[in-house]
Parts: sequence; C-alpha cells; structure tokens
Amino acid sequence: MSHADPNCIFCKIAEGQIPSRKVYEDEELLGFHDIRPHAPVHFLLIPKVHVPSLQEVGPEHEALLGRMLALAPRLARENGADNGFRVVVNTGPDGGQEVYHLHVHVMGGPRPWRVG
Ligand code: DGP
Repeated sequence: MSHADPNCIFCKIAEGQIPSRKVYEDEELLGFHDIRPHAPVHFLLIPKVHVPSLQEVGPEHEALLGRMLALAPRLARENGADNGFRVVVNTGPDGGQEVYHLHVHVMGGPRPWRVG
C-alpha cells in the first residue's frame, strides 16, 4: 500500500499542498471541515496513509480505524456538535463514495439537517 497517491486530493490535503480548515492533526490522522457541509458541523477524519476505501482496510489498519472513531466524539464536541452527531463512511460506487481516500464524515449541530 503506497503512503501517498499523487493524484489523490485528500493526500494533497494531508501533505498541505491543498489548504483545509483543520480540526485535528497528529502523525497518523487529519481532521478538516468538509467543503460541502450537510450539517451545521461537518468535518472529515482521514488517515494520512493512502487507503482508498473501507473495502481495502486490513488488519494492519484496525488500530487506525479505532483511533478515528474514538476521536469523533471529542472533536464533535469541540466543534459545536455537543448534542450528538452522525458518523458516515461512504464506501465504493454504490456507497456514494466520491473521494477514494478513506474518510469518516462526522456531522452534527442543531437540526433540521438531512444527509441525502
Ligand atoms: P464522499 O467521498 O462521498 O464520502 O464525500 C467526499 C466529501 O469530501 C464531500 O462531502 C466533499 C468533500 N471534499 C471533496 N473535496 C474536498 C476538498 O478539496 N476539501 C474539503 N475540505 N472537502 C472536500
């Protein structure tokens, strides 16, 4: 598995080649606001390593996935979604995935809002 894909927009964001509004960063993970928010609070959590989707995840990614999910509540709270949130991982063509770099959507904030 390559570390970064030169054609991947989220790899470019992870490497700072494309700007983003960051909510979190460490050695392995990056969180940033979605450019097309579906909710008052809508950010994405990505691994810095290029994994195309949940379909390509293997045992070596289990800790990473655990960290992404475990971070979601804290970051949701810190960004104003303090009354609950939704986590979505669009996967593959039938899952509506547009960007083929694994990402977790975290959406929250006062309703009404709806994910299509
Ligand atoms: P999906 O692959 O369908 O789970 O959705 C990808 C999301 O990524 C979509 O909600 C819009 C967001 N997105 C796409 N390009 C960019 C970008 O360049 N910057 C940011 N911040 N978000 C992006």
